[in-house]
Order: sequence, then C-alpha cells, then structure tokens
Amino acid sequence: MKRAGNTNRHRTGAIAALGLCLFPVPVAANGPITPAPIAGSAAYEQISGELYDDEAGRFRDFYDSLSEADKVILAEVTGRLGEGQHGTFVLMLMDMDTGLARRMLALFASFDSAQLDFVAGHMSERTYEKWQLIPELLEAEQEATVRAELLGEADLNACYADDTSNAEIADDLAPAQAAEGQICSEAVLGFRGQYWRTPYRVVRGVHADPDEAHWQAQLALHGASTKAFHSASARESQRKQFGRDLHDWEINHICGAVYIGGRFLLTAAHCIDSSRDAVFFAGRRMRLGTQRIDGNHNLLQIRTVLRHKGYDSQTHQNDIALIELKDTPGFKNLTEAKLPQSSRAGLDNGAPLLLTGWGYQRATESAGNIRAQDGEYQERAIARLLKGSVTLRPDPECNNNRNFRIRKYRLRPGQFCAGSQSGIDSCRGDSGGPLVDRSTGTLVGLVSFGPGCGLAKTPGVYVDVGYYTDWIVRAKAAAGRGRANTKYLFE
Ligand code: 4AZ
Repeated sequence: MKRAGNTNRHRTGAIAALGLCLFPVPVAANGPITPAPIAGSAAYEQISGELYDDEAGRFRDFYDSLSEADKVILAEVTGRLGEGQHGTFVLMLMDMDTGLARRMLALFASFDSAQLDFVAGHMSERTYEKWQLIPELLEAEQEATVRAELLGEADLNACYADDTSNAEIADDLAPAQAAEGQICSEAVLGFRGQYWRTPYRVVRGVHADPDEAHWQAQLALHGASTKAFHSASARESQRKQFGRDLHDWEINHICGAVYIGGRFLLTAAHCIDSSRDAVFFAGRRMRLGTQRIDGNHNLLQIRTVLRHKGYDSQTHQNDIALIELKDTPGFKNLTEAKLPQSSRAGLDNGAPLLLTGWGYQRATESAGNIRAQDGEYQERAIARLLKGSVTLRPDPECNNNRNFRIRKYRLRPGQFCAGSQSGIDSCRGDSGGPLVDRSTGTLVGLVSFGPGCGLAKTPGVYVDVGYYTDWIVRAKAAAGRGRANTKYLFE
C-alpha cells in the first residue's frame, strides 16, 4: 500500500531521539510502567494499520510515552486526516526532535475543534513534503505566529518579502501601521509560498513599488451605516465564504478607482450600489494617496456620483462612473492619471499596460465563486496594493476565446480586453481600478469583468476610457451643478 506522499520523510539523526522518553510516563513504586495502548482505541488501530511492522513497533513505544492529553490530541488530528495520512502524521512526529514534537502537539492542542477542522482539512489536501513546512516554521517562529499562519489569519502584509523601504507610503499611515514594515523570515516566506501558494497577487501579480501608481484609489465602506456588513450574521456568512473571520478593512473594501485630478475620480458603474443616497454618502469614502487599505487613513467624503445611464449589467457595457469629492485632496503621494484623447489611448495591440488593485488573487473559473480553481479560499482583499503587467489584445482573440464563447461574452463598443501569457489578470475587487500606459501615465482602461480570473490564455475585459472622453468632460461639468449627497444617472 502506498502511503500518501511519504517520500523523503526520514531525516538523518531524527530517529535517534526516539529512544528518549518524549513525555512524562507514570512512575509506579516498582519502576516505570508502560500502559498498553487503550484496547480498541480507534485512532491507535487506524494509525498502526497504516504502518509497516517495524514502524508499528516504534509507534507503540512512542504512543506509550504520550500523556493521556497528547493521545487525545493525536486522535483528534489523525481523525481529521485522510486515509493513508494517519501513519504519515505519526512518522513525522516520531522523526522529529522530542522538544519539537512536544511543541507540535501543544500547537494542535491549542486549536478548538473548528480550527482543527480547518488546519487538518488543509493538511489532508497536502502531501508530507508540505507538512514538513509546519515543524520548520515552528522551529523558527513563536507559537502565536505559527498558529496565525496555519489558520490563514496572518496579516500577509505585516512583513515583506523584499527589503525595499516602505518610507514613502509609511508617511500616510498611523504610526502603528508604519512600524509593521518588517522583512519576513525565510520560514514564513517558505510557508506562505509553498504551503498556501500565495506568492501571486492581483492574479499572479506582485506588490506595487511604493513610488508608482499613485493614481490608484479605493471605494470603501465607512462608518456606522456599514454596521450590517459587520453584524454577527454577516460575519457568519463571511466565515463560511472565506473560511475565516475577515478583518474589518477587508469587509470595507468595495472597488478600485482612479484619480483623474481636481476633485474627480473614475470607477466602474457596477461598483456603485443602489442604496439610498443618505446611506450611500454616509457610508462610503474614497481613499487616495496610499497603497495600503488596512486602516482608517486617507479617507475622503464623496459629494456626488454620476453613473453612466447606459450601464447594462448583462453586457457590462458603459461600466463607468464619475465620482466627485467634497474637497480637493492634498495628499503628498497623489498623482493624477492623464485622460486619453482617443479610443484605447491610440495604442496598438500588444502595448504593455500597468494593472493595479487590492482584489482577489487566485485563478478562478468564476469571480463570483469564493473558492479558487485550486480549491483554496480567496483572500477578500489584500492590504498592500498589487500590480501586474498585461498587454492590449485584439478583439477577435477575446471574442473567439473558448472561455468567452461558452459564457456568451462578446466585446461591445467601449470595451477592450487585455491579458498576459503568464496569466496575470484582474479579478473581483479590482473593478473600477486602472490600466495605465506606463510610458505616458495615461489611463487606458478600467477593470470591468471577464470570464473568471487568471484562466489560461484568457484576457479580462476593461472599459475603454478613451471611448468615454466626451462623457467624462460633460460629466465633470454636470457634477458641479448637481446637489451634494446625490447619485445621478448621466447619459
Ligand atoms: C469582477 O468580478 C471581475 N478577470 C473583474 C475582473 C475580471 C473578472 C471579474 C477579469 O469584478
């Protein structure tokens, strides 16, 4: 019988530790007694059944050395693993240094049953090689850190993979947030990259440099009128959807947006919900001049919104809205994106474009599906802005693309598609955000929709901002004439 992924499991020197007693053994007057494994103990039988004879002998000694509490934990963990993995789990423990094995069991003992379901559930989807990343992390980090990483609750942005200074964006952050900018340990990076496979962002993007894309803005929920999104029942459904409790700042993320100068921004029409004006204006803010969304910094009030009257939620045509702020923003790290003069900013197919956003990061067949293609949960949003490079694609490439055709998607006037060979793509939560021609700082597109995200050879669909040049000019003029705290449809 082949055990699930148990190659390379013997590490030199590790087995020698087994001769030692791992845990206190009850001592009787006439010397140590070794209690036999609980007769009929389902876990013990199950584990032994997956071991070769020599391993089963070692396991018996190991099991005898465990405290009753540790036996319970061992049963709790292995009971949640898959067939063939029970034996592998104890082999991993037995191959470890005794102190580390004790810490492993203590770590698992610290989880409640829902957390154990989560952690063991993910382990059961992974092979022994991936499990090895857990003790490696435990050797390098405090238990609290390992807990957070295993539970998928770690703040992915509390430390960074590179050593680039975060000084520019740190200016805009509360001191507590600015102080977080540390470099991740190798163990943490290895764990995230190999166990969670989350080095890719936007979909397959990387963190934006601190000095770029300063036109990027965010439409966020804010304040008391957003309470419904934070209620116990909302949290419960978020837990079901995302597999964990979300941070408030993640819940508050709605969409991307682009600063175009003065008091104005553009976003996607589908980002503007139909809530009553009083609710909308009290509970929405624009965040500008920062690449981080995990805090209450850089939030400005909205004065009016002009949503394109021709927006069609079926075809996604005219997916554009103009946002007017109450005040002109004065942030240091703010650059306006230039508006294009013509359709597609006059660029040829193949032109490279800079995509940025805080949205979903995993490839998925449907952006409405919280589970990614690999079965993992999506992160609802990422705290620090991500970027990727895509190129402008010819229309027929998308109209003939299988993933477009099976969904009956066709490009309409005012839309274009853009993608990358390596599968860099926008996804849910990036909507309304920019595609910019880096060489000129010209806004070319707004993230709109697409067939899934990051699917092989499948571009995403963008609003052709140049197609709406006239609409934007007229909308800006009309916004000034509109009443404050009012959303308008504008043709
Ligand atoms: C969305 O749901 C979405 N891959 C945005 C962009 C893309 C797909 C979906 C493009 O907001």
